Parts: sequence; C-alpha cells; structure tokens
Amino acid sequence: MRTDTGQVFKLEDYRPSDYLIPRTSLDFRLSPDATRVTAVLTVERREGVAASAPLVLDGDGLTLLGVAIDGQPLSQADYQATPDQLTILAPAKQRFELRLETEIAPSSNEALMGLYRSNNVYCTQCEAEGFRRITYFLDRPDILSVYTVRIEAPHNEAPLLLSNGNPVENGVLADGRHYAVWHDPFPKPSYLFALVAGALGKVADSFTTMSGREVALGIYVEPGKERLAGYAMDALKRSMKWDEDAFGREYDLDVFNIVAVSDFNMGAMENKGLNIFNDKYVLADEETATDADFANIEAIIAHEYFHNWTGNRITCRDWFQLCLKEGLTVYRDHEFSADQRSRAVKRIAEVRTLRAHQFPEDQGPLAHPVRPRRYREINNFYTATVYEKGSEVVRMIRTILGPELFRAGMDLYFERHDGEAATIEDFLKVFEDVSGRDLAQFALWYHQAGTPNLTVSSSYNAAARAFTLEIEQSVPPTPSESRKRLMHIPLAFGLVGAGGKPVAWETVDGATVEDGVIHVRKRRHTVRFSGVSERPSVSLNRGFSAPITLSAQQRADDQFFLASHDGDSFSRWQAFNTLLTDALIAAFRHVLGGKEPAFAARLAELAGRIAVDEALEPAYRALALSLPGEADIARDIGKGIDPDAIFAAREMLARTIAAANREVFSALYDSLADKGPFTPDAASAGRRALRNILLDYLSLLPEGAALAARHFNAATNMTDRAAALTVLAHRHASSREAEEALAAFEARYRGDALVLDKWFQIQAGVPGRQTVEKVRALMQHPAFSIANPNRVRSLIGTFSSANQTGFHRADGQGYRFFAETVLEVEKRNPQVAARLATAMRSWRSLETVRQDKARQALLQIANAENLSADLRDIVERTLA
Ligand code: 0A1
Ligand code: ZN
Repeated sequence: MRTDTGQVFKLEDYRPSDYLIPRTSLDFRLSPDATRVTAVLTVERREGVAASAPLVLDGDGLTLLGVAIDGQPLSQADYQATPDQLTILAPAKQRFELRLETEIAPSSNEALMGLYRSNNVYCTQCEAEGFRRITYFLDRPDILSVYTVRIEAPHNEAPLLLSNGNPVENGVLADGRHYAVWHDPFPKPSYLFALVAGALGKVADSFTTMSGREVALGIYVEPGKERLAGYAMDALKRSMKWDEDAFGREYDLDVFNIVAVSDFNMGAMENKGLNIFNDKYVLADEETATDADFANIEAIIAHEYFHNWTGNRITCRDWFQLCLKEGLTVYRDHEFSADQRSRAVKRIAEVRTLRAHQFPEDQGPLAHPVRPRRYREINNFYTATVYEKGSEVVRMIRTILGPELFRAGMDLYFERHDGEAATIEDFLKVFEDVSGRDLAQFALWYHQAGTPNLTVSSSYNAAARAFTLEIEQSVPPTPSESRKRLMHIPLAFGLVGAGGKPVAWETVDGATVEDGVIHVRKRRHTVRFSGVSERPSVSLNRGFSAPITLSAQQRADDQFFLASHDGDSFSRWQAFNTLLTDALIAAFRHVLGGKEPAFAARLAELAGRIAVDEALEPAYRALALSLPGEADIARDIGKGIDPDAIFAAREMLARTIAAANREVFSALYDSLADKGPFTPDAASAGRRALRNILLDYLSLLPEGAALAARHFNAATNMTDRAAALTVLAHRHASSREAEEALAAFEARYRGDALVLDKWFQIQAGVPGRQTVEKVRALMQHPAFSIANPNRVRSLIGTFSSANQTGFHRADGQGYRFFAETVLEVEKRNPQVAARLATAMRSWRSLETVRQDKARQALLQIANAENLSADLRDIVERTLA
C-alpha cells in the first residue's frame, strides 16, 4: 500500500517530460505469485534537453530484476532503483532501448490496481497510476506510445490471452504453454494498457462501420454466463452506430473486446480495444437484473465505447484535465441514452443524480472545480463534479452555441487534436473558433468550485403590459476559494399563460436573451419584457439548462399552475418536485414542533391527477410521484439536520398522499399488471416503475404488508421482486411477510453473488437504529467478502451513504462501525476505502450531537497508523 508522502501536485507545475517513449514492447510470463515482466522501451530525449538529464521512471512497489540499455546491462553506478522509482542517471544517448525486468505477484494484489487476479482470471487496471505497479515507466497521460504485447501462460490455466489492439500472432510452446502477441497501432498513454488472461466464455458478434469495415466484437464472461451478455452486446452495437450518426465517429481497430470481471474498483474501464468491466455492468436477464440495471449497462457500455474518441484518440495532457475525457464522455452517454429512451425522463433522472451526488460534494468540504488545480491523490478525483458537473458544462456549451455550432466545434476538436494529449483550454478554443464567441467568462465553470445560486423575483404591470424579472447571482465560498467571480449562466426560461400557452413579448432589455435563454453574466439583471398581454407564470431553468440552485420567490399558486401546465416537461416535473420539497420541509419543521404544513392536501390531490394523466409517460409519472429522498431533503434544509425528523416528515407526507388516493392508486396499480412476456425496453420499464411506486404508497395503508407480499410472490422479474422486497423490508421491517420474503430471496439466489448484493443492499437500507447491528451480522454471511468491492459497496456503502436514520444514529454507533470498517477495508483496498469515507462529507450540516460523534469517528480514522494516501486525503479534507 502506498502511504501518504504529503506531496501536493499542482496544475501550474506541469512541464513536458524530458524523455519520450515512442514504442513499448512488453512480454509477460504469467504466474499467480511470480509474473515476469520484460519491458523494452524505445526512449528518446526531447529536443533541447541536456544530455545529462536523468531519466526518472515511476514505479509502485516494484522489484527490479534487470536493467540494460541497448543490450548492455547497467552497472550499479548508472542507476538508482527503489520500489517507487527508477532513475537512469545520465543515459547520454539521444535515443536508446531500455530493457527492464520486473517481477510481480498478481495473486496478492488486493488493491486491484496494476495486474491482479479476479476469480482466477488475470486482469489489469491502470488508470490512473496502476501501470507503474507492472513496470517502471513514464506513467503520465502525455506519454503516448505504440504497444506490442506478448503474453505467455500455461494453456490450461489461461486459454485466453488478450491485450489492446489487434491480434498478430499466437502459438503453442513446450510444456503445455502457449502465447499470443497483440499490437496496438494507436499511440496511447500507459493508463489505457490492458491485459486479460484466463478461462472465459465468449459471446461473439460483428459490426460493420460506416466506411464498410468489419469489426469483430467479443464479450468475455465467466464460463456458463454467456447468455447473460446478450443485452450488453446489443447495447454495444447500438453505441457504435450512434457515435457514427451523432458525432461522425467510426471505430478504428479490427476487434473490440469487453471482459467482465468480478473484482473491480469502479464501473468499467475504457482500455483501447479491450474494455474491462465490473461484471455488474455486463450480466443481465429479467430473472437477475432490474430495469435500472439494464439502463446502467446500456449507459456504461456506451460510455466506455465513446471513450475511444473522447479519451483514447484524444487523451488528457495531465490528470488535472480529467474532465476533458470524463465530462465530455458522460455528456455523450447521456445523449445516447436520451435518444434510446425518453429524453424527458432521462433528463429528470440525470438531474436527480446530479443533485443527489454532485450538489452535496460542491456544498461540502470536498468541493473542487470541474478542473481541479491541486491534488494529493488523483484516485479521489473520479468524482461527481468531474463526471456529472463536467457533463453539464459541455451541455451548456451546446446550449450557448446551438446544435450546429456545437457539432462543428466537436468536429474541429477531433480534427485538430486527434492523437494528442489535450487540455480544457484546447477544448474551449475549438468552440470559440467555430462560433467567434468569447468563452472566457464561461470557462469559470471549469475553474471555480461551488454551485451558483440565482435569486429570481418577478412582477407584472398590467397597465404598462410589462413583465420584469429581477435576477441576482451568487457563488458560495468553497474550500480555499473564498472569493468568487461572476459566472456566465445560460438560464432557459418560458413565460406561461392561461391553459399553458406561451406568452409573447415585443421587446426585452436588461440582459441578452436568445432562443429562450437569458444569459446571466452580471451580479444583477433587471430583465424587462414589454408588450406582455397577461400576467404569466415564469418557468425557470427549463431543461435544467444550468447546474445551479434557484431561490425563486414564486407563489405556491404559480408552482401548482406550472406543475399542471408547463409546456417544458422537465420544468413541469420540477414545479411539482419543488412543491413536494416545500411540503416536506414544512413537515420537518412540524415534527420539530412547528405549525401544521399548509398545502399537503392540495398536493396529494395533484399527485392523484398526475398518476392517472394518460398524456404523461408512465416513467415520467413514476418519477414525479417518487418523493425527494431523505438526503435531498437534508440538503435543501441545509443545517441542523436531524435525520429522524426528516424520516418522520417524509413518512407523514407519503401517508397523506397514499390515503387521499387510495382508490385511484389501487385501480391504476391493478391495471398496470404485466401482461405479455418481459422486455427491458424503456416503455415497459416505465410501466413497472409506475406500478412499483404505487405499491410503495399502497403499502403504507392497512393490509400493506400483505399486498407487498403478494407482489413479491407474483413477481416474474427482478424489478418487481426487488421493489416488493424493498417495500417489505423498509416499511414492514419486523413483519412475518418481510422475514419470509428475505429468506425466500436468499434461498433462490444462493450462489449468485451479484443478486445477493441486492439482498445486502436492501437490508443495509432498512431505516432505523437497529440496522447497524444487522449490517455487522451480515458481514459474517458466507456470501460477503470484505475483499470484493461490489460486496463492500452493497453492504457498507449502502448503509453509510443511503441509510440516513441507520447510519446517523444519534448515539454515534453507526459512525463507530463505519470508522472500524473503513480501516479494515483500507488494509486491502485503499481506493475503495477512500470512496466509502466520502459518506461523511456532509457531517457539518448535522445537528450538534451527531456532528460531534461524526467528528470523533473521522478523527479515529485520521489517527490510524500508516494511513494510505487515498484515505488520508479524504479524511483530512473532510475534517479541514
Ligand atoms: N475511466 C473510467 C473510470 C475508472 C477510473 C479509475 C479506475 O480504476 C480504479 C477504473 C475506472 C471510466 O470513466 O469509466
Ligand atoms: Zn469515463
């Protein structure tokens, strides 16, 4: 484990490397405990660099067995080697071949970075800095090299030998051994290197590209699970086609392979021509996967595939530019899913995710700009800010430029920077060049952390036929950025009149208004619309055109009106959601002794109307009816959080809505029962989602447990089964029905680790103080393993980041358990431990008793000995 060196990496310190490595040839003799790696690197000193400049290569825990230049072994005086660095003191030649031999032990690699074993399969993870755990290298993304890889292993242990690029040779050797050689003609950074070897089952298909080239597609899974890879394969082919249609991007190698492994730190990895996936995002059928799983698989398959152009062909100059590939690729996968499914529903889901994950990050101690300027551990910057806010920034560029200029800018980006390691400045420049616009102020979205807020109020003067918006922007301070500059915020809006019709105006002044977008650039704008014939309701931030918070002084009547009539489906959902949030906050205050909430009954009535509104897609109705989560409510309240009171408030509103709509919900629930055979398409999934949210409400009424038990027993797919189990376990925790269903689920899926993850997850999410004990007990379950990231995330991750009342138990037992467990996970896997630890990022918004207990738990982690760089970075920033 790499312990903390305290080193801070700074953007302004970037300088190009003195040496380049145009060619890399690797030879692997695979063995679980002693894999021999021979690297032959063609090294070139860059023009203008002194001949005396040392060549300093990165390593991480390596054992060097041999080093030679142009065939001559080096003497001790020529180099210095530590596990973490190899320095060739003065290579003297301008161009030479450096041969390195290292030995590594994949089977004891539990950090899952570099070369490791998962279920007896050899696999690699090199982003961000895992390649240096394989051999010494200039392990930085601006060193692009052409790789040739030879892999050798016993045939019975590893019949399959894969690496990046195209296969060029393979053969049989003595003693039952065999080998394969792969060549990747596209220069790439080391983080995109990959190797897989083992016994795997294959699903094969092919894709003909827009220029008529045939690409062989392969998805490799655990033998026997091939039939679970069909959906992923279909998603891959749709992704390849979509990138041609939407962005003109064609695939460039003869083969494209995906391998699913069971032990993986993240979702998946875009290694050139050889994507490696967490098997959770490949394997699916109706019996084992929910509709959400299907949607995730589609999105992640697409995401990794799209990286081939945004990430691989054009990569990042340094890790500060991570959003260059990630924000852009998330934007692309969002657009893909929107085209494959319902755009309106997809947008709402994206915004909910952004608010649930990115907003709290941006509003807490871990806030950082989309393009950070500092890091201690880059692994900790694969964040919602870099990914999701990064995607929103790209979306805003499109909003500002319009679709044609945006596409022209993307075309120019691919043309200008193909084969390069680029920066955010390069990216912005192409859009400036195609549009002639100045994006300097807009660029602050990349440079400045924090969620901007707009306060908006409106007034209408009937006599003057004038409608006025007063808009004021502010950007809250974030760690190490107390003073903020004013941003360019593209605020899409609409004026909505009687019956939902758009209200026209004659002239507008006070801000640039183009194509339904107000360009907010100053602190205050008074935007005057003249020639307005009726008092409109104003629909703001339509389509969530900017990732901001809005404090709009809107009357409840306007919100109710927009929730029924806004022509923009996102804003219509938003209006209803705002009403729900306001009602929940009022209920929270009521639980703490405040007055009775005002408009719950009116809201319940509207919920009933939305539920049966045939003009709305079922998936949309399901999203509208699902109440803001406890964490969402906490975020909107802001401080002094008492999770028990929030829980009670949410229950109260849910019961009011359920009781008011009993007949309507029941009838609709019955009418939505599945008829034909299962299909995972968005429309069918939407009907299931609506029916399952109705179940959630109905389960709060008398006979609710019996209804949920019937739903569970009648379920013919995992979506319905998991939904019913969740309702039983969360709403009727100690009922016989819940106990029986949990036992039945466990028995049915014994031996299927991915499905049992759902069982862990559901139980870790059970509200209430007793859950911490249950989670402790489940850690002893035979299906649990602290070494497997999916198990850890399902049980410990769900408990700490999705169970507000359980984790934030007032006596601090949740935090105590958490501190112990994070340290336990860290011994094996610092990256997973660090990510778990981010569950504490909002601790300062808790009420004081819990705050104090949370701080103690954080200190317990901070004071542990030999803390990894990953965990120390998170914990210290969280405490700062
Ligand atoms: N580039 C991947 C994310 C990723 C990052 C780090 C990893 O190693 C631990 C793995 C994957 C993506 O965006 O999908
Ligand atoms: Zn990515």
